[in-house]
Amino acid sequence: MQADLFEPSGAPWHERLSAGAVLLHGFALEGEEALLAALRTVIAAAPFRKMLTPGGRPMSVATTSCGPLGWLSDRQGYRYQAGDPLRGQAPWPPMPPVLADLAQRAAAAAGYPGFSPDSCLINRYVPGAKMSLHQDKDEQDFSQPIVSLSLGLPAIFQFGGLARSDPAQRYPLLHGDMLVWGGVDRLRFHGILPIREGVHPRMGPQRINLTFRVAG
Ligand code: MD3
Ligand code: FE
Repeated sequence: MQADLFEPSGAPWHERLSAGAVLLHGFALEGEEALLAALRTVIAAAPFRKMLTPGGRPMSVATTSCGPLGWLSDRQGYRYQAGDPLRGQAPWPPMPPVLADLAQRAAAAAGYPGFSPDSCLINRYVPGAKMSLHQDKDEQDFSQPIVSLSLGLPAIFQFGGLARSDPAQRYPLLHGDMLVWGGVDRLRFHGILPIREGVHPRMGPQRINLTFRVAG
């Protein structure tokens, strides 16, 4: 599909990347204010922190979570957990309905109706932060898709194959873009190249990415 030349932002339009992956350009721009307010509420309750990799090095992204299960990384490995270790194992903040609804609508638009996430992982990138090629395989059920929402500074994501050595395609992800991937693409290697210096008019000098998952 091609963007409408007379639609100021060129959004929204849907780009199929692969059999199971769809990039929904600008999907989150409508209702942006409500979603940013919800995001602020979550971050105020469960602040960003830098997790350690299993090897003991701090990740370049800072993370937090909302919903019944939060994602953790430490010397013991990667896992989902109901309690936040930074706050004495208190439950993660609830997933705001405006975010859960947005994820469900994006999944449906990409061909995955009935998506009901129990986890939302929130990654914050400052310029220079990156995420190396990896697979998302800490979830129980790979038949469930993952939905991501990009906010703030642009990123270039790498869309690889099922083997780490497979060539990766590169796509820009902009503020308000949503990406849905499932089916045959669920276990593809993927990553984010180092974020370039910049200041986003709405989000400041950072990129925030939310990934909605059925983890448990
Ligand atoms: C999955 N986050 O949290 S999401 C992660 O932008 C993660 O913070 C990245 O990878 C971020 O685990 C990327 C978007 C994405 C893009 C392409 C994929 C996820 C993908 C291709 C296959 C599988
Ligand atoms: Fe990932």
